[in-house]
Amino acid sequence: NGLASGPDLDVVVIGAGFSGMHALKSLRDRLGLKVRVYEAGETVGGTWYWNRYPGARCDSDSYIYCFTWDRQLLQDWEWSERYPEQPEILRYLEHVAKRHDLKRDMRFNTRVTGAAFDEARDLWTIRTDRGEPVTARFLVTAVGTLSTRNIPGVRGLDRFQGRWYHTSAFPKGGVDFTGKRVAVVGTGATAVQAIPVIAQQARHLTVFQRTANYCVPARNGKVDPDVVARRKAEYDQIVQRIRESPFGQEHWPIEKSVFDVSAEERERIFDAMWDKGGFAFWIGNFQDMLSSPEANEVCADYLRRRIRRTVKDPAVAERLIPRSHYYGTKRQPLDSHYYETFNKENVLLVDAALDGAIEEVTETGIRAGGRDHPVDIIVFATGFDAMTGPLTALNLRGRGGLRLEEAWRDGPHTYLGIAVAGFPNLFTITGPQSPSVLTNMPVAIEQHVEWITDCIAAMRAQGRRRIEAEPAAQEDWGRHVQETISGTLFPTANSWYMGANIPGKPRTFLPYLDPAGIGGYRKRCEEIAVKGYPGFALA
Ligand code: NA7
Repeated sequence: NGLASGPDLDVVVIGAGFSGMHALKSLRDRLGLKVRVYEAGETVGGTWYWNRYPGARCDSDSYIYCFTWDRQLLQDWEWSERYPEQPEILRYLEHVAKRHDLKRDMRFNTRVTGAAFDEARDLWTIRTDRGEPVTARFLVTAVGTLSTRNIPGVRGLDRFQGRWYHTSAFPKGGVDFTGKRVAVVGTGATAVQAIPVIAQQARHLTVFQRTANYCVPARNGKVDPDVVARRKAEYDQIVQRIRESPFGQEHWPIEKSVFDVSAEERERIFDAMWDKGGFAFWIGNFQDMLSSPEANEVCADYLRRRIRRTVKDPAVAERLIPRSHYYGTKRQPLDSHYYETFNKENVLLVDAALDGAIEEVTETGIRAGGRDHPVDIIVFATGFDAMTGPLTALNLRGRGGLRLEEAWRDGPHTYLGIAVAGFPNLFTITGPQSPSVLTNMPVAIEQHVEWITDCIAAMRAQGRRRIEAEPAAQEDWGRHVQETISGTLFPTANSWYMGANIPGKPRTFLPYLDPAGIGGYRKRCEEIAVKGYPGFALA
């Protein structure tokens, strides 16, 4: 009868981006589970559905920024460029959804408004903004790490007579900047992509910079067909390499100090990385770059010289040179004519430190440093409440009604970044304290999905109904996450990695930097599975 019956579903997955799509595929088609995905957007894509700002593209090479579990598709799919634009990635994800018949188990335009764990029945009750609640044995969050947008509480925004947008909420048909005076607020990875494109269209562009960033060239373009063919021929090895790599990319740090080589040789190495483009300079650099201030300074000096060489007006160049953080301690923005854009007549840089910070939005523009900048459109490229924001927004209640936002008041507490004490049968794909944002995301996602699938398979084989991280294991993990970072320069930066971009957010390192990379983290997680899940209580 109804009362004694099991849950409606085996698994509810929240989100239909890369994570949710793979989770559905794996849990449904590998384990034969009854899975349903809820997605707030109107189709698949996640990040690639929402982020439609001009110039939006991925910063990882396309040949590895994709699903590796569909080996045939790796052979068949043709990317048009080294880093494809948002519409192309979305087309790819739509294609995958169709190819694997994913949409039949997805409910779109449906936002999860809360979920509570029922201790008596070992299941989650999930509420949405549409229809009746459903129950599921397991709840898998696939909500992304950069999906809760940060719109600064600038005074006066409500009276602005023009239009304003956050980069992750652009209208579907795009925005026509032709003939308009535009402001971009922010100079992170998103702004660095958007600014050159907007500057080409707009009559005038004013960029409001709070903190300058070190950018390196993306070097986007068509990929040599011979390179494409070679990669396709060795995809198995490539997949193996990125799975075992430090950052899910084909970049490995130089196993030397910056000071182990002569100044001339160093310059040659820097030039080579600069010419290669992408993340080479960031994660393929000398191994002490992110731990030694002196080594870091040598790398930063090279980048400063590059900025001064590119930007014609020395006063503008000085504004574009970072002063307050070590190179590499913030997410590396990739530059496609970013610095050159500031040589254009129609582009003005307003730097918070030297020209004055944004004071307020007026009816007609932005006032900063006592000066009015009239604009028709404001684009907020102001980032996200990273990693924890998307999870604490879900209104999750664990055992005894414990609220996640309460449990994480002083920062996230997790075991392996995938489970939370007090929240049984909850798995967080790319959760805080996992490598996720420090890696090529699909690699991190696939590792989590595979681990979760194996875990649920093992539980079913043993007739288990409940798994929960033990508080002691969680504490050890939290300590380990902070210890591994303490020897690096990361904690010194006011970055979103540190939660420093959101007023009032606890300052703590949000991802996990495994000393042995994503490959090391994968091994660590596999070992725990093989040993029968130490650190988890199973019932
Ligand atoms: P980021 O990297 O968080 O950048 C946001 C930018 O907006 C950054 O320059 C911030 O300055 C600036 N910002 C944030 N709040 C304000 C306020 N209140 N006033 C002025 N300026 C502000 O977000 P992105 O979207 O560029 O990139 C996010 C990730 O998406 C990226 O790292 C990739 O992984 C993909 P700050 O540096 O904090 O002083």
